[in-house]
Amino acid sequence: MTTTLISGGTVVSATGRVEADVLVDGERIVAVLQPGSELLGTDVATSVDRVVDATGKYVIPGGIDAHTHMQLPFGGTEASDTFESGTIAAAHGGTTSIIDFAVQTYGQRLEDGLAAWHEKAGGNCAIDYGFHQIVGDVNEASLEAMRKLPDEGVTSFKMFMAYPGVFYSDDAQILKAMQVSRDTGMLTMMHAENGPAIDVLAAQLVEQGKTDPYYHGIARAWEMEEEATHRAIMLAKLTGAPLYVVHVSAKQAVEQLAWARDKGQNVYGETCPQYLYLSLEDQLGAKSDEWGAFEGAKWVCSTPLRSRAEGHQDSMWQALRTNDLQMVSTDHCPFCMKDQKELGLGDFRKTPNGIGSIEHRMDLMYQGVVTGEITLERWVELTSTTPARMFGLYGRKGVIQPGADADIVVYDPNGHTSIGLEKTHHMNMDYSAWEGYEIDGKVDTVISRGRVVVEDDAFTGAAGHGQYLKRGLSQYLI
Ligand code: DUC
Ligand code: ZN
Ligand code: ZN
Repeated sequence: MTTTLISGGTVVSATGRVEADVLVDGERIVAVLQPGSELLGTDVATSVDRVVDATGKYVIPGGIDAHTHMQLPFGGTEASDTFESGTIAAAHGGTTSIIDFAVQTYGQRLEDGLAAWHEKAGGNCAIDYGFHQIVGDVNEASLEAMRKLPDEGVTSFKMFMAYPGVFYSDDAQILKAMQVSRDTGMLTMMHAENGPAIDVLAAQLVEQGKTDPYYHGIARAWEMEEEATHRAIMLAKLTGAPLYVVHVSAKQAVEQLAWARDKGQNVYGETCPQYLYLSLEDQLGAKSDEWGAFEGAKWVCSTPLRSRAEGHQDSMWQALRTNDLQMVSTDHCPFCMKDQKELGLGDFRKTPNGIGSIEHRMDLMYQGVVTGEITLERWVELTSTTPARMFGLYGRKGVIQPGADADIVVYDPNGHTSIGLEKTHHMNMDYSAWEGYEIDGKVDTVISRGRVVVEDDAFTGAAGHGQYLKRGLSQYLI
C-alpha cells in the first residue's frame, strides 16, 4: 500500500484550522500529525512513499457535489456529460464525490430505473459516486419499491412539483411518498416550483411572441417557487417527513424554509453557484454575434436565474451564512449550445434546462471566502462536511480524520484560476456558463481514496477508480 504525507499545510475543517500533516496509508487517512512528527523515532516524511508539499496551502476534505445529472435524458436530448467526463471535470475542480440522480421515468419500474443508473455509472467514474432516486411515477408498486431503497444505499429521493407530463407528481402522490419517507427515514428532496401554473404563464408569453430565453425566468416567477416551497413544507409537516428543497433561488423560498426551521421542522435547503452569482438581468443583457438574444439560453435552468434588483442573490449568500440554507450543490446538468440548447430557438420552453458547473463549484465558493461572504470554515462546511452529513456519508467523507477516506484537496490561496472554455474546461460542453470568471485561488492537488487524481492541472486518475457509495440515513436531522 502506498503511504503519502501531505505536509506543511493548514488543515481546514468546518470548525477550525490547524497547521498539521496528514498521513495517508492506502485509501485511508491514518493520522493528523503535528508538523515534523516522528514515527518510531524516524521523521515521517522520510519513511513514506510520497510527500505532497502543501506549504502555504489549505488542506481540505474533498468536495461533495450532492446534486448532479450525468447522462440525464431531458428536454428532448441528454445531458452532455457522461459519468466519465463529468467526474473527471469534478476532480479537476476539487470534488471527490458526487451524488447523482437515478431516474424512474413514467411507466418504468423504480428498480429498473436504479439498475439503469448503476449500468451507466459502474466502472466509468473517476471519483466516488452515490445515487438519489428520482421518483417519476408514484404508484402502489413504486411506493413499495421505495421502501427497499435504503438497503441499496439510496437514502433520499426526489420529487417534482414542476414539469407536468414528465417528472411531475401531484399533491396526493407527494403525500404518499412522504409517508414512505417518514416510515423509512429517507430524505424527501423536492423540486419546488408550481409546474402547472408555470406552464400556463409560459404558453401565454409564447403566444405574445415573447420567445427569448429570458422569458423562461419570467414564466417561472418567484411566487411559483415560494408557493411550492410552502406547500412542500406543509405536506412534510403533516406526514412527518424530513424535507430537503433543491436548487433554492428565490429569497421568498428561503423565508419559507427559515419559518419552518424556526418551528423545529426537519427542513433543509441547498442553493447553487448560479443563484449566487448570475441574474435574470445578466440573461436579459446576454447577446452575441453568433446567437443574438438566444445567447441567454446558456443560462436556462430551473429554478431560473432571479432578478438582482429584487435581492435574491444577496439573500442566498446571507442564508448560507445564517444556515437558513445548509449546502451548495451544482445541479450540474450540462447541454451544448449546438444541437441541444438550440432546440429552444423560437420557443424558450423547448430549451433543455440546465447549467454545467461541476468543475467550478469549489472555486466559485472559495471566491465567496475572498470577497468576505463566507468564512474559510463555512466554505468547507457548505461544500463537503454538510453534504456528507446530510446524505449519510459523514465519517467516511467530509472530514479529515483518522479512518476517513483519503479524499483530500490541497487548495492554493495564492494561486489563480481563470475560468473559460479555452482555459480550464473539462466538462463536455461547447461553452462555459462561467466564461470570464476569475478566482483568487486554485486547486493544487486532488486525492481520491489515497490516489492523486489531479496535480499540475493534469488528470492522473482513471475512469473506474470511483466506487459506488452505499449511503446511510441522513446524519443531519434534528
Ligand atoms: N433543473 C434543471 O435546470 N435541470 C435539470 C432538472 C432541473 O430540475
Ligand atoms: Zn430540480
Ligand atoms: Zn437537478
